[in-house]
Amino acid sequence: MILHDFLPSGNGYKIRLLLRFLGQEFSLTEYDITKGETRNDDFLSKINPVGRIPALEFDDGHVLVESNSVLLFLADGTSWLPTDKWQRAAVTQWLFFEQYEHEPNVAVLRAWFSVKGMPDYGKALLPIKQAGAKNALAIMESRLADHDWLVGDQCSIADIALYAYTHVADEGGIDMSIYPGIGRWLARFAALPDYVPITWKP
Ligand SMILES: N[C@@H](CCC(=O)N[C@@H](CS)C(=O)NCC(=O)O)C(=O)O
Repeated sequence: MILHDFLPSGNGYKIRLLLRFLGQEFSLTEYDITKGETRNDDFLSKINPVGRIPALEFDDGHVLVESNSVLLFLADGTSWLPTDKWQRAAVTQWLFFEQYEHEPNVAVLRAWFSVKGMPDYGKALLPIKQAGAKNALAIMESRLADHDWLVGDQCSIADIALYAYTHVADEGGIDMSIYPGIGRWLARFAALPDYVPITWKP
């Protein structure tokens, strides 16, 4: 298996984390997205027509993109995805929340402040992104104030998906000290066996 990735990417980190937790071996092909390395014809035709990492290339030639869809595929049949129908639905609810409410705000602020730099249009959008990030984090806080994990009573791919960018949200200029439930959850997650930091590669 080859993971096409860019190490600072939280979306890529989700997959690196789950593969590590599952004890699955894989190799990494790295791209510098700040230099447009996923936007050439070769990458677009062979890996992802959308021009983005992460992409997981299987030994049989299948290539799966969209980080949360890769998480669902890999977690199927493991303890990282509950078998109970309603709990599975709750996991997918958090995965969609992550992609629509959280990542476009929390991850984009981090990309602007700490990874790619602020684009010309960024300044005008800044208050909207900051309000969106606060809203998403407040929703997480309301769950995590009195629960250990996002779904049920064990860590699932919902936690992996939301951990990836929440644990580096401060790099986007967000004050995380006002979310104590999230703070406890981040520490709980980082104490999991086989946990690795975002810079880890196999
Ligand atoms: N919805 C996608 C988003 C992937 C994404 O935004 N990838 C970024 C890095 S985190 C990327 O490759 N950007 C390079 C580009 O757009 O040129 C996912 O969850 O995998």
